Amino acid sequence: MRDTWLYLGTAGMVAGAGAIVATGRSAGREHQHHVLTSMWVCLLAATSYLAMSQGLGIVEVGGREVYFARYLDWVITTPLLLLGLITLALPSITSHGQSRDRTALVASILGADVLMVVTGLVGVLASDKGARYLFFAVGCLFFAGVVYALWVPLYTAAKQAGNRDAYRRLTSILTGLWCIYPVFWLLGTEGSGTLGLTTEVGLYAIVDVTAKVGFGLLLVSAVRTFRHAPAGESAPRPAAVAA
Ligand code: RET
Repeated sequence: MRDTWLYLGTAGMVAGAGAIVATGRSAGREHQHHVLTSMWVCLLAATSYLAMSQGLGIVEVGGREVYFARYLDWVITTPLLLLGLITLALPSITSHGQSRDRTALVASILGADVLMVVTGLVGVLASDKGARYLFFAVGCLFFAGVVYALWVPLYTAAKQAGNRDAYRRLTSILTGLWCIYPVFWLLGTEGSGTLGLTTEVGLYAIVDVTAKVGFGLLLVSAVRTFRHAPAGESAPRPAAVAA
């Protein structure tokens, strides 16, 4: 049954990549980066699911089976998912100064996100329960940082860029779906063990497909009707030009 879920996950991701490309065909050229990124996110996850279905990317730690391949998937795909929202919120770069300003914000969001997944991975690989929960707690702090950045500086930027509604809708969905992961961690074999391993694998497959395929389809559909702020329209004028 566990393998069936993993095969379903693989098939769902491959089918999702195809659906995203098909939906994105009618999006403008300037939005094709969303289509491509969403497609690669699904294909990366499909590879991880296929590996796990073959018994790869799984290790036994203290009598528990740890499916660590999913963390390798997340460490690459969660930054790519966040990039979709980041590019939705931030207007096009028109000057060297603007690009430097935004690098700090983008690097901080992606850095916190990568550390969230890495600390989660370190935690699941620990056989000591105390160490597991310690790394889980640190991961939650990084997650809180990501959520803060999405809802405060990026939300403000999205409003200025005139994309408030699309940004808010997608960010609400992403935040809601992502909050499920630490709950699964706590209830699953890594935490309290309330969920059996097969249930855990099945539930992750459902949420993963929703968070990647469902989110990707919504993003690609949203940008089809999306108004892009003309370059620099809402961004502060760089000092060198303003002077
Ligand atoms: C961990 C444990 C450490 C604390 C937190 C976690 C959050 C993980 C998240 C994963 C999202 C994955 C997605 C996959 C898509 O297929 C690492 C479980 C907060 C939010 C979106």
